[in-house]
Amino acid sequence: MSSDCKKSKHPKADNLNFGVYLESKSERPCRPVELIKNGGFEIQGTFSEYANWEETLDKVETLRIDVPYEGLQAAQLESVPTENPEVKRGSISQKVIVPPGCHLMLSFAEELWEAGENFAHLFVRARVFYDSTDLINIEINRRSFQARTGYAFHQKISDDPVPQNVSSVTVQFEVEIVDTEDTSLLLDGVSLRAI
Ligand SMILES: [Ca+2]
Repeated sequence: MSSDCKKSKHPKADNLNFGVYLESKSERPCRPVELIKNGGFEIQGTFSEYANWEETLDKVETLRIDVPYEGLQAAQLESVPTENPEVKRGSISQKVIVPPGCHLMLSFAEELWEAGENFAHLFVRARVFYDSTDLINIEINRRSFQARTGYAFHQKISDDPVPQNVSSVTVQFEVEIVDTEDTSLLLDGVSLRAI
C-alpha cells in the first residue's frame, strides 16, 4: 500500500513541475507578477530605512512601525520638529524593470497616523513615471480629522501601456507636510504589476 501512495505522488509532482515550466515559457508578455521589491517594508535597508527603496528627505524622517496593512511592519514618514510651521518633504522611490507594451497597475495602502502640532496639511503623491512622463499619478490630501481612521487602499491602472522603448520606470511616493512636529503617514502593501 505504501508503495502505491508513493507512485501516486510522483506523477502529481511531475505535473506540477511541468505546469510551472509551461508558465515560465508562456508567450503572455504581461504576466501579473510582482515587480516591486520590499513593497511591504518588512526588510530594513543598509543605506536607507527600507531595503530596495531610495530616500530623498527634507525635514521628514523614515521609520518602520509595527502597525501593518499586511505583514508585520509598515513604512512611517514623519515630520521633523521645527520651531515654526514649515513645508517638509520626503520621498521614497524604487526603479523597476517593466515589460514594454504592458499596462501597469499600482496599488498601496496609506493612513494619516498623526496630525501633529500646528498641522496645516499633508499631501501624498504616488507616481509611476519614466523621464518626465507619468504613467500613473495618484494625489491624496489628508485632513486632520482623518487621522487614525485606518488604512485606505488605492489602486490604479495606467491609461497608457509602457512604450516599446522603455524598459524601466520609477515608483515614487512623496509626502508634503506643513506643521511644527509629529505629523506622520503610514504606507504599506505597495504593489506594481503588469497587466
Ligand atoms: Ca508590511
